[in-house]
Amino acid sequence: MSSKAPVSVIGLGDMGRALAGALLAAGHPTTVWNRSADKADELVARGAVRAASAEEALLASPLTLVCLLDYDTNRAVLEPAVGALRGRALVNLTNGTPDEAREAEKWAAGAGADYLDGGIMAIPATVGTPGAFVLYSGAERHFAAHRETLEALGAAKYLGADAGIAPLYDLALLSAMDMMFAGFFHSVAMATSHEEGSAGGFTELLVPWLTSMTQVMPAFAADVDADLDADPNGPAAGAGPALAQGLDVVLAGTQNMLRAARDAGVRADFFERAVAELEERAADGVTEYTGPETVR
Ligand code: FVH
Repeated sequence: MSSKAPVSVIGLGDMGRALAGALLAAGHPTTVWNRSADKADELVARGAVRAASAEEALLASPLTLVCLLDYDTNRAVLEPAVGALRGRALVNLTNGTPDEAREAEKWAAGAGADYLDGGIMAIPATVGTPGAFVLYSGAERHFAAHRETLEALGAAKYLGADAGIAPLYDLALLSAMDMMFAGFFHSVAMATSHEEGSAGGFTELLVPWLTSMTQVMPAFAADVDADLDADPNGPAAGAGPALAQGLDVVLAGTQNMLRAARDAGVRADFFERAVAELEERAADGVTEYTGPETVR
């Protein structure tokens, strides 16, 4: 018999299977349920118990993790089993917005369940490995009660009592990743427009360049925080000494990026908008660049 806390997992898509696999690997008695029951086969072969319904999964453990397509699916799956939530804990790891998380917390409280919302900063292959971390928010006592179990999925980072803060930070981190990859593909398209360019050769330059640029972020962040301290309702994006440059220099450089993209036959809408904004600022008599206006 395991000394580890029993856990149920509802939703065995790519991510749910990885979550259940990490719990099994850490020695937790694990009960699983999925609409398409065959997705549990491999987990059952590794020792998981297959529940016949979502209700049976909820009843099997004091803690259930749910990881489905979206919050509407969560509700559609959990609502018919709502009676089984009373006195149990639900950790939602389905991706959604802060308001959806707050609404789900209210719904769970109405059902008599403790609720935490989570944002998984991992892909299925890295769940339970040292680089993985998961953001959580909701009542701190619920986090404290299940922290040890949650650590099996990746480092458990508690962000605060508002259930919406974990999804907010999750989506902010995913937004940064999406924009970074959009930048990656844009820059690779430019570099490979040259007859001697290769994506691999270019990436050998790009990775150290971007890595060195991430080192500047804490200084930008300090400027943003100083702005927020001075005016909590004011603009919080970028303005400050760490980023300050002459607007004319930034405009000329951005026009070059736009022209070079066009010359290379690469889509340039982002730089068209950026140049238009900078030209507007210059026309208004602004002389100092204090950050991208696209943010707010
Ligand atoms: N995969 C990833 O890298 C990311 C990492 C960050 C977090 N996301 C979020 O995790 C949620 C699930 O994502 P997933 O990758 O597991 O997605 P799928 O493999 O497509 O599995 C979807 C599960 O949802 C079930 N499902 C869909 N519709 C229904 C429904 N109407 N009724 C009941 N269940 C439904 C589906 O069941 P089935 O199709 O296997 O029967 C899967 O269990 C998601 O929020 C990501 O954003 C993953």
